[in-house]
Order: sequence, then C-alpha cells, then structure tokens
Amino acid sequence: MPFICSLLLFLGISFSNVLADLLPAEDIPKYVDPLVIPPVMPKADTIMQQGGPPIDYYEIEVVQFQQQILPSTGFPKTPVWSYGAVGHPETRNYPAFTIEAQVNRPTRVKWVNNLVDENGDFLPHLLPVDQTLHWANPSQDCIDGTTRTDCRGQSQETYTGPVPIVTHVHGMRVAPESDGYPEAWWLPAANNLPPGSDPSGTLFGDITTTDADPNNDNPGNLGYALFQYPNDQPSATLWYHDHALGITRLNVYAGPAGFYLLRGEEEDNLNLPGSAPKPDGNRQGPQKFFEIPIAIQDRSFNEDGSLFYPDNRAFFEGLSPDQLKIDFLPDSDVPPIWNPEFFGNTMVVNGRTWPVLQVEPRRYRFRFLNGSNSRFLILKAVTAAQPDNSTTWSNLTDEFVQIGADGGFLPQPVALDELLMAPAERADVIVDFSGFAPGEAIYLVNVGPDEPFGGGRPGVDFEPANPETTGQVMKFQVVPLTEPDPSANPDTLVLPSFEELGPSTHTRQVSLNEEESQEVCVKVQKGKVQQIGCSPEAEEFGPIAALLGTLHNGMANPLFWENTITENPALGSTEIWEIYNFTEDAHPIHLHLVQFQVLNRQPFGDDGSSDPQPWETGFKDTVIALPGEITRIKAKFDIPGLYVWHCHILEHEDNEMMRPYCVGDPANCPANGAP
Ligand SMILES: [Cu+2]
Repeated sequence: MPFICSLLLFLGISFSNVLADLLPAEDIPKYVDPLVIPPVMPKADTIMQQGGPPIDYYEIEVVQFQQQILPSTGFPKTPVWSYGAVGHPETRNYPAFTIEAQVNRPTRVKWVNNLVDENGDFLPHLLPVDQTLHWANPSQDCIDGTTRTDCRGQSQETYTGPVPIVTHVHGMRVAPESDGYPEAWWLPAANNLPPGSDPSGTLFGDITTTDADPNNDNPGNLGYALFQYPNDQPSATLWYHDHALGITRLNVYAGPAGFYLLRGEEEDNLNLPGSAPKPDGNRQGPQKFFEIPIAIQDRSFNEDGSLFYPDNRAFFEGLSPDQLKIDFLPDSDVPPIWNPEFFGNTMVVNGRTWPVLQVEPRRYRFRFLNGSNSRFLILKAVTAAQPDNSTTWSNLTDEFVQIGADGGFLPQPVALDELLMAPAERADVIVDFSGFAPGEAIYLVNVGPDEPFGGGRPGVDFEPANPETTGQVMKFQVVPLTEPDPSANPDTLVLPSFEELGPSTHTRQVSLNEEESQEVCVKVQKGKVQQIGCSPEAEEFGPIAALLGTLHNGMANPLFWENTITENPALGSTEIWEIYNFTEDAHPIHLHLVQFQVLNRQPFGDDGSSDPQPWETGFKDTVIALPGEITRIKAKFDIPGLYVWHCHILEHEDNEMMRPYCVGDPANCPANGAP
C-alpha cells in the first residue's frame, strides 16, 4: 500500500530528521510503574421511576488535564483528555473510570463537553485536525461553498477552534438518539465560540428531544447531551469512547475512552475470579483485585511528554514535507494531513507505558481491550521479556482461557496460546498464575505487526512487532499468595447457555475498498516525490481514503459517507451480511446497535468456507474481515432508526470508511448533512 516507501528505499533517498522532538521508545524504561486499575465512575444520583427499575444517573465531562503516562522516574507528564465525574476532579483519569451497569437497570448520562480553560474559553485540539476530510466542521467552512456543518472543509491548515465531541458506548443496544451518531456532536458551552460556528452537529439530539423527557428541550448549545442506555442485553465488556465525525482518531488518541461493564445475574453463579473495583471504592485504599480490565493502546510521545501524532501526509510515506511535492485538497483529492494508518512506538496499558502488575499465584480475570487506532495485537504470555531468537518467543501453552468476547460470554471456554485482537475487540480471559512461584515474572508480549495486518502468521507472513518496544506490553510480577483462590476451574466452567439468532430473512452484500488518487500521480526525482501528469503508465498516489460500499454485478461499488443509504434492514428482521474485502489489509468491521454472530469466512474464488475462530462463537460487535475474503455475519435489527457501520481502524473510519444505515421505515432516518 505505501508503495512510495519501497520506492524510496530502492532509490536510497534518506529519511529526513523532521521528528527531532520524538521521544525514542528505546529510551523509556519498562516495568517501572504499577498498572493502574481504573476505579468505578461515581454516580450523580439514582432516579426512581414509577413502574420501572431505578435509573443510574451520571454526569460525566470530557476535560483536559496532565497525567503521568510515561514512567514516573523523571519523565514529564502528558497533556491528555478523558472523562471524569462533574464536580469530582479526582475522578479524571485516562483511560476513564469504569462505568458499572446492571442488566435491565438503565443508565442515564449527561455527557458534558468541558474542553475549556479556567476562564471558560474553549481549548483547541491537542492534535492536528485535517479540515479537508468530511468531518464535523463546526466552522461551516465547506469546500462546496455551502454554510453548514458536517462537510468537507477547504482549509489545508489544522483546525484551531472549539472541539466537537459525541460519546458512543461500543456494543450497546440503544435507541438512535443515545447512540452517539457522528453528526450528533456538540461543542463546549465556551465563552468565546467563534462567530459563525455552529454549537452542534446536523443531527444533534438527545433523549430530551424524544418521549423520555419532552418538556426539557436541548437546542444543542448547552455543552451537553443526555443519553440513556437500557442495558437490556447480556453481561458484556463494553467500552465508551468519542465518535465525532472525521476526528474520532484524534479524539480517542487524545484519551477519551473507558470500560463499561454490564453485569447480569447469569454471571453471579459462575464463581469467576474477583472482585473488581466497587462503585463505592476509595481510589487511595488497598487494591487487591482479581478481575481487572486492561486497555492496550499504542502511542508516541514528544520529548516534552506531549502526545505525538503526525501533522502531515509525508510522515506516512517516510518523508519530510518538503520531500513530498504534490497538490493537496482542495487543489487535488489528497488530504494534506490525514495519514492512512498510525502506529505508535510505545505500548500504553491503562494509561501507563509498559506497566507492571503484582499477581498472586492464583487465577485472574482480565478483560482485554485493544484500544489502538490502527494496530492489531497478537498477545502471548511468556517468561522472558526478550525473545529467544529474532522472531519467536517461547510462549506458555494455553495460558489464556477465553470466556467472553465483545457481546458477552462464549458458549464454552476456549483455551488459547495467543489472543488476536483487532482495534475495538474485547477478550474476557482467565489467566492462571498458580504454577508460578513468588519472584517469578510473566510478560505479556505482542507479535502482531508494526504495520497494517493482512492475516497470516508472525515471522512467516509478516515481521512481528519490534521485540524491544511494541513487542512488549506489560509484566506480571508474582508475589506470595495471601488467601486461597476460591474461583472456579475454567476447564470445567459451564458458561451461561448461548441463544443463537433465528433464521435470516435477507442476505446483503457489502464491500470494503481502498481509494487511490484520481488526480495525483507521482515519480521520484532528485530526492523528492514529484507530481506528474496521470497517464496509464503513471503511478497513482494513494491511498487517499478507504470506503465501504455495496456490490454491483459482483463488482465493488464503493460509496462515500454522504451517499444515499443503501443498508435498510426491516425492523425486527434478521439479516446475513456478506462483507467482501477488496483491499490488501484486514479491517475490523463494527455495526452499531447489534451484537452479531460470525457465520464463516470464504476466500474469493473458493467454494469452501471456514468456520469462525473458537473465540468468535459468541456475540460480536466487531469482526476481522480479512483481505480477499467474504466474511459472513448474522444480526437482528430490532430498534428503528439511523445508525452507522464502520471500520474500527480509526484513521479509516474518519476518512469515509463509515456508512449510515437505517433500520425500518426510512422516514425515521433523517438524511446525513450532505445535500
Ligand atoms: Cu479499515
């Protein structure tokens, strides 16, 4: 895909030194600071309803603060964003405190955009915003000359205005007005909103605009939205993060993400390792938890501790900006700042680089989340931090017993040597340390690639992550057992019965596509990439976007965010979606609203198909679609209205690899902002 890189290496062009401020990952000591176990987000209130269960009510704000993400041994703090309880600055943490929810007891959240300074003036983004993508665009500076939000902008400069946010609970079955539609964002209620900016997106709405609270209209300029989650689905490891149109990669990279753990009665009798932090837990108190959520994210840092994220396209090509002499939007179709993928050079786990967790020789329950923008992880447990040769680690056998995935428990436990996790996927796993003695150490390592994942095996089909840096994740340091382990043996664990979806009534074909430039062709000349006229022999510059779409006569039919809705399942219907991946890379495909079943995978041109992986046999909301294959899923669409489906490589999602879809009557699905 990044063909220029290979061209440059061939021609011997030297990479520039534009990243002088980048903190070398090799300079960051590992396993210095303890793993932070996110405490529970405190409730603001409990709302009693007549004839219904009480509602847990939260007021949660997105704020900017400093956090020690790099080691505490003399490294600077990092300016970061995350969620915290309103009025409780002590709850500000990246990743956010965990929302604990109970099945069939609704959660209501007032999500507040408080990205303002001490004077109430808006804070600009921490990271470079490419205004030429189809994005939220509060300044209504559309490339087509119209004045509206949610459009492609015309400025090549980074956006410096107030930042839109909209929260999505990933994996939640929820009504559209509370799902966090990408065009339903809102700005902070800042003192100094620039003239001409719109305080909320085209499809801003919240539950006050529905029957839930019809007397309390929110016009979108209050700096918040009120969302409600029914929690009427099985126990699951969900997570919440930002979803604003065209800047999700930046908003999530800046920090806002946290776990949303939904617990039901079916979990109570399983005798799983516990406990987890409790809602009334004191953050400063003794922490001895045997159920721990673990969010793994790659990041890069500047020497001053700030987050690094590329501010020009040349970075992706391994060039300095003056070595990439091409026209950018609006003078061509190439976005000037957007990078097709981003891979950080450090591993951050629960908001710390390469932390260490003290573990007793007993069983633990870890809820792993791959919270990376682009990086696929292949996690292994090993007993030496360094590989025994250049490509393989002597990993422990069947160290992971996976009991759950995105949407809840698996039909039965699955013993695994490794965990393959695309961005946004979760794995609920039991790890047994009882075979280890105090003083011993176990390391969680990563043999996924430092580049886009295309399937295959590390060391065979791709080079595993740098074993000195991104190949390592965290350390488990064994300490003495303090009390007997009463938890169930996972080998004999009987998980809650799994109820399959009913037969499907419709099958549709959708496609994953990559877009090359139609206007910019390039050649390498005098140490620079020069633009030349496009002829049949010329090399098109790309990729410039990733697109979802349909199939037409067996051929890919790529579509943009603004194109008319093509996926319109009937209300209450169960459909099979056949996802044709016409690109060279794997894409984690996520559907809002539903938890689906993975049916099978079939390479193009093959008659046979392969069963889902053992860890994909429960409910999923995100599935890896491998290149050159059809991935089949089945889902039931049982709430009417407008939702999205998208790739969860955030750089793809932000640049057109997302489409609206409509359940039921199209009259319930207002069109996107585009005319
Ligand atoms: Cu993708």
